Amino acid sequence: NKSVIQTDSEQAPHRKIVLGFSQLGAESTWRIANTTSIREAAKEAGIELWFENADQSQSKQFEAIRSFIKQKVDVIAIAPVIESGWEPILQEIKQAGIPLIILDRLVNVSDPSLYVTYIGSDFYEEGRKAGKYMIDKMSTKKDTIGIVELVGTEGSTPSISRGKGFRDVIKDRPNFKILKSEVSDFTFAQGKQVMKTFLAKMGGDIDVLYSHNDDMALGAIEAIEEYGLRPGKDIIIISVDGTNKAFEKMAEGKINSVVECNPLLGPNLMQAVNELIQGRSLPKRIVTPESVFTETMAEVEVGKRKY
Ligand code: GYE
Repeated sequence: NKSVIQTDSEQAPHRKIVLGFSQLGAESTWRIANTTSIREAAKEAGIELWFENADQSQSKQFEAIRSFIKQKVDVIAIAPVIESGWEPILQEIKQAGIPLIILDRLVNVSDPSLYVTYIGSDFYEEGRKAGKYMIDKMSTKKDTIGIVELVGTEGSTPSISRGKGFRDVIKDRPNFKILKSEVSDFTFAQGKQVMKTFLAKMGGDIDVLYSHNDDMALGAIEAIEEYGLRPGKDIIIISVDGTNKAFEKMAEGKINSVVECNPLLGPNLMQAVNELIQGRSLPKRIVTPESVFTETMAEVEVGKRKY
């Protein structure tokens, strides 16, 4: 049988590229769509995907990465749960000579050569878009505008930057006041719970809810309705992601605006992996193009969403 005496060079082109991917969790609709996109794109590209879900735990991500190193995968990709604490493990990856792609959220490291490229959205811009929409929407209201903010995962890039972009846009407008801002982990359950406490403490003073993602906004809508106020009318709601579920609520007038954040990063990731393996150089930053949607266009857009 000839195949037994195949040399390495004959065999090499037939071996599939192995990509070890450390996904941070399954907290939201965005995340589920992101995982599906990566699985499907890997299949399509003929790349063997080793997938590990870390359930929001950075140390679980470290474990997954160490097992990828041990098993000598060709490329590692990480969607990091928080920004800090990555330098040592990234050094381990570098020492093993395995190229690294950062996906979705960023890592805060002093040496950017520790990863090849970062594929993801411009979260700072998303925060600015949310702030700008709010200023526009509230332009006829001259007195104080009370804002509450549902923050995603503490220390994660989208939470840090969505918070900062939003604040930068309103910083010279003293009538826009953030009454309360609280971490709600990007989940429906926490969004609802935290919104309940906001309402109990300052119900009538809340004019605007800025939610760092759709799941928390959807939870908050339930809390607002249970409290006896009308989401989208008594309280203006601005969210981020652009999931189908949020578009449905926007078509009902219960969410006023959604800033898009595209989770379908699979094809971009697989393209980057292939280019890397072919020895091509990649840009340090690959940004996903995104829009803003408002109630007026919700009905046309709903159902067209891919996530
Ligand atoms: O907005 C949120 C998810 O990192 C961009 O994480 C992602 C965020 C997304 O849980 O829904």
